[in-house]
Amino acid sequence: MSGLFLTFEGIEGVGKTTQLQKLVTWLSERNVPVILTREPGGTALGQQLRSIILDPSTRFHSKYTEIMMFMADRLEHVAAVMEPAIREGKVVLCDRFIDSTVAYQVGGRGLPADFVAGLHSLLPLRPDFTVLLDVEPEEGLARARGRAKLDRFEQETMAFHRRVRAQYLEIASSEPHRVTVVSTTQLNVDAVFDRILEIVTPILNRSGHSL
Ligand code: Z5A
Repeated sequence: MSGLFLTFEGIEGVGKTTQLQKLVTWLSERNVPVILTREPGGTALGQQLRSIILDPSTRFHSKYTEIMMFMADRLEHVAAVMEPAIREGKVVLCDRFIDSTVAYQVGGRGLPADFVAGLHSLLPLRPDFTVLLDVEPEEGLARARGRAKLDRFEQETMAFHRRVRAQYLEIASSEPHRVTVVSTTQLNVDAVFDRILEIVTPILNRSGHSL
């Protein structure tokens, strides 16, 4: 049985956290060794970086500071949490990973794609499979804004969120073998989860985690 690295991506409020919690419960009930983690914030250092990055009062003076914080979070996370878990044969479920950086920092903020690709070349692993949950930004943000106070990203303009979504869809069309898009528009949580199970069950079976 080999380790497996699955990421969930999408704009805010699309339902990643909700679906990942359902999936980790579903896998644990079937005795699949699994961990659920997230970026930013998958390590103790990452938690500190997360609170700075998301704080609405944070102001970065260089356009590169934000991405360097996401990368520091990711490098620590991969080395301390993900690589060991995958080596132990676990299924690693991660809420956001490199596609978030391409979507938000390239698509949203306009950083050069080759610069971001260069940073990602420092990483020793890539996701085996990615579920891209999709929804119109208006619907996703309405869900996210139903909660507590808005973080630094949720305060961005609708045009920013549209660029992020477009970049995500471009990643999916350029890597169809790795990335599958699941529309959540006007689908309830259970209907989305059924679709996710249809997609990930064969992948888990192929990696030796029979279900
Ligand atoms: N970011 C970046 O710029 N670059 C990077 O490299 C990385 C991240 C790694 C992280 O914040 C921010 O960092 C993020 C991108 C940026 N931007 N923002 N904001 P985060 O981790 O806190 O943000 P998030 O991942 O977007 O979390 P979220 O807002 O909680 O979204 P979600 O996890 O996709 O949604 P959810 O919590 O599961 O659901 C949101 C609400 O919708 C909740 O009340 C649910 O009950 C409800 N929900 C869920 N599914 C449905 C359906 N199907 N129908 C109706 N309602 C639903």
